[in-house]
Amino acid sequence: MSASELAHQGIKHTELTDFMGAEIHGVDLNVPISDEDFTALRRLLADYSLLLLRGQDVSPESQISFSRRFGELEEHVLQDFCLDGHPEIFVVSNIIENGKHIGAYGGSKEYHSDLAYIESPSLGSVFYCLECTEVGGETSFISMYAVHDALPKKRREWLMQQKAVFDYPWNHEIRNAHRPPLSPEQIANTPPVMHPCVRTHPETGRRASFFSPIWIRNFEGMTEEESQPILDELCEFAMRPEFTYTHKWQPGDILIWDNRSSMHKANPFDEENGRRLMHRTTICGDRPYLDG
Ligand SMILES: O=C(O)CCC(=O)C(=O)O
Ligand SMILES: [Fe+2]
Repeated sequence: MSASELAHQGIKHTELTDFMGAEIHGVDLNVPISDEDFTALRRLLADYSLLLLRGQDVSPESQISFSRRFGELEEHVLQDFCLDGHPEIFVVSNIIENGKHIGAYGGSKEYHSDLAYIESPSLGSVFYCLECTEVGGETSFISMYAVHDALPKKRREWLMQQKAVFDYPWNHEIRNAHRPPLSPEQIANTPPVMHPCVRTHPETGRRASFFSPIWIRNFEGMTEEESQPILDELCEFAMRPEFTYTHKWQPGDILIWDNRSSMHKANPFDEENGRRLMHRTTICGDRPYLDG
């Protein structure tokens, strides 16, 4: 059954762009969703990579129980930034309370797919906006289905043969020097992992590019020096406007993104004077693979 046939079972949607994203209408996440509607929602996510629900007012409990319908939830390696009493909610915020940052701050300004640096990266994330600024602080997305389809044939075929080393501690050291250093335990929990650079989406069967400007240290069998210029070229291609959607937030917006077929990044805002507060739940995923 196609996504739009399923959608007629009760979930209404409109497309955000012609290559990714669908806005879902008439769903209140505080009200339990039927299995049928949830199946439709899940299929829309797999097809469109990004779902938008506006005007939501959800408690941490509702966000967690809705997110759990997609699968088990992750508890982030940076435990300091999880919501008190709700380790499944990762707080993304610039807000300081009692002299302490309440959430992850100043990061994620480069494209990535969440938890791509672990063996079984996240399936998707549910991101709820509680506070945002009038200007800046948008989140931008890239459709990695669209990137895969549009890459020059030679590069696409080359990439399908590649695996890459994703290395979280290496990246933390070079890019997140503003955050506390990782503890020996956090380092031990995130050893480098190897993933295919093109992956088959397990629900749609479509192929999507799988690389990111952060965390990839090198391609298999290549040095960092050989790998980084190719990665730069790939990322420059992926960041073309024709694959990119930028979401301007309003409080009450929820975006659900599929980490298996998209990348995202935060855009800058006035972190000194503005307040931005987001709650993320992160759904566990499977090991990336490429078939065929
Ligand atoms: O703050 C944002 O807009 C995105 C943050 C992010 O990358 C994440 O929470 O996964
Ligand atoms: Fe992210």
